[in-house]
This record gives sequence, structure tokens and C-alpha cells, in this order.
Amino acid sequence: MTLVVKSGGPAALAEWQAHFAECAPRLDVRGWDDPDLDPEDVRHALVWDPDPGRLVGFPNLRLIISSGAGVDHILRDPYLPPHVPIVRMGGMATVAHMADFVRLGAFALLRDMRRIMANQQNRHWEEFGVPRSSAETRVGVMGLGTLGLPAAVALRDCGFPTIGWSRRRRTIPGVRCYEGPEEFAEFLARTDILVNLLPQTDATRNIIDATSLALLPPGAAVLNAGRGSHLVIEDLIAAIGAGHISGAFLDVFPVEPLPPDHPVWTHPRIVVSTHIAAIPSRRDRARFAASAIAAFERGETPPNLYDPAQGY
Ligand code: NDP
Ligand code: OXD
Repeated sequence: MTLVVKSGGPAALAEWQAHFAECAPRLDVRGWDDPDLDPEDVRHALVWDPDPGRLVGFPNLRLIISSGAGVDHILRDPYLPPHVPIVRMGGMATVAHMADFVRLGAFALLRDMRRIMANQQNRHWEEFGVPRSSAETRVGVMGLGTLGLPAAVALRDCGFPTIGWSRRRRTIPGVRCYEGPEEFAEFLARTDILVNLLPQTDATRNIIDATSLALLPPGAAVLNAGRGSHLVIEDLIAAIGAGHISGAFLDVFPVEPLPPDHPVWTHPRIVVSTHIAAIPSRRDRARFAASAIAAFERGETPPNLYDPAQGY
């Protein structure tokens, strides 16, 4: 069975092959641009941002596995074969990395890490306090799925009073959960640090805009690890300029790589990271992909299946 891989570029292929050889030795792992690849042989594809029109050229393709947790980079292909199921990257490593990242982001916003780093860079000695402790800072997590729910639990366990919001109501001990558009304003009004872990869908595009930012309490901050399309950056910059929002930690952007002249790179109240919130090792991803393929080939429903009806 042939698995074609497009993730990490040609330089990563040998590493993918070595990891799959360990956990799925019967898979024939080939590169995306392998000139000897017979398209008829391809049964599975592990991809990040596949070139539009390429996947439909594998007539026997049975399963697509996203090399990341989101699938927007796959869905943008207008020729995507609609009958082929898509598995989103998952597994404990992705969950653990994201939980670490939201803890980092929440504490960085709480303690104004951007200012600490700027002072170090400028050799500027400044004694400054922060308005509240973690126990006094309410964190609200948007999206309580594979990544958002454990992230909310991790934040709760760090001592932040934590709430969550999702499409359907979730139940998480110690985390008050809100659901749907009708409870969104109440959720925002009780959130000092807004953590976004939503998927990109028609319903979530631009969800953090001037209107929702205005519903956050004065001094609130934003951590966006979902997608760049969730946040209207101009509205965020305006809300920071107006003094309503105290700062932001942004990991994802509408255009990636973020263009060098983009104003957020140097904004004194915004921390920029480069879409690195949850990047499990290739070994972990190969193991997850191999287990999804094995489940699929046994006729079982693989984990983390994309639901076209919901769009995520
Ligand atoms: P899941 O599909 O498991 O969870 C999605 C969550 O969002 C669910 O709780 C779902 O609600 C909720 N949701 C979806 N649509 C809406 C809506 N319209 N209103 C309210 N809630 C909604 O996704 P994951 O947790 O695996 O991943 C989330 C996203 O994180 C990815 O799509 C990707 O964009 C991003 N990501 C970013 C990474 C990074 O490095 N920055 C790494 C990995 C992922 P319900 O529970 O009711 O279904
Ligand atoms: C993503 C990822 O989907 O990096 O953003 O996994």
C-alpha cells in the first residue's frame, strides 16, 4: 500500500520513511514529487497544504490525513475528491504541546512578557507590577474540542478561573461552559484572557472583531492559536490603541509566513509566534497517521475524522 507524503518538503522524506518503517513497515512511503510514483498505487496521503488539483489525480486514494490539526489548507483545493475521508492530526503529543502553549501564552499575557523582553533587549531597568494574579484572571477558551478541552483543563489546573465556549455545551469539572451564539456575549463579558482554539469555518471567520473585542472587559487580552482568519487584526490593533485591550499573543495569521513589514511584528503590546503552538515531532505524527490508516483498513472509523456537514 502506498502512502504519499507532502509535509516538510523533500528534505523531510527520509525522516518520514524512517518513522513509518518503525510503526508501519508494510507501508510504501513515497514523496509528493517522486517521479517514479504511479498515481494508481496511492491509497493514502499525508499532507500539509497540498497543491490544488493533485489529490484528485490519485484515482485509488482512500484516506487523506492532515499533517496538522486543521484542514483548511486541504479544503481550499477546489478539486478535492469529496468522497475521500479526511483525518485531522491528533494524538497525545499534539494535545500536550497545545496545552503547554496556552499555559505559556496566558502567563506571558498576565505578566506582560512582551515588556520584559523589550526591556532586556533595550538594557532598560524598569520595575513594573501587573494588575492581577492568575487566581484573579478569568480565562475563556473558545473551542472545546480535541485541543481546546484539554487546554481549558490545563489552564484551570494552573489556577486561572477558566470558562469555555463551544457550539454544543460541554461538561468540564470546574470550568463553566457556554454554548452557541446566544451565550457568546455572556462568555466574553466574563473573560480576561480570551484563548481561541476554534477551527476555521464559515461560522467562525472574523469572530474576534471590533464587536466581540468590545464585549470583553477593559484590560482583557487575546491569545489566538486557532487561525488567522478568526481575528480582524486591524480591530485588535485599534482596541489596543484605545486602551480597551491590554495586549495579544498571536500564533496564526491570515497570511503565513507573516509579511516582514506587517505592523504586529513590532507592536509593543503584541507577542508574535510563528504558528508553532502545537507541532508534534514527525515520529509522533507518523505513529498517529499509521494508527489511523490501520483503523481505516480494518474497517473502523479512524480517530479525529473531519465532518463535512459541520465544516470541522
Ligand atoms: P476540534 O474539531 O476537535 O474542536 C473544535 C471546537 O470548536 C469544538 O469544541 C467545536 O464545538 C468548536 N466550534 C466549532 N465551530 C464552532 C462555532 N461556530 N461556535 C462555537 N464553537 C465552535 O478541533 P481541534 O481542537 O483539534 O483544533 C482546533 C483548531 O486549532 C484547528 O482547527 C486549528 O485551526 C487550530 N490549531 C492550531 C495549531 C497551531 O499550531 N496554532 C495547531 C493545531 C490546531 P463542539 O464541541 O460543539 O463540536
Ligand atoms: C494546525 C497545525 O492545524 O499546526 O495549525 O496542526
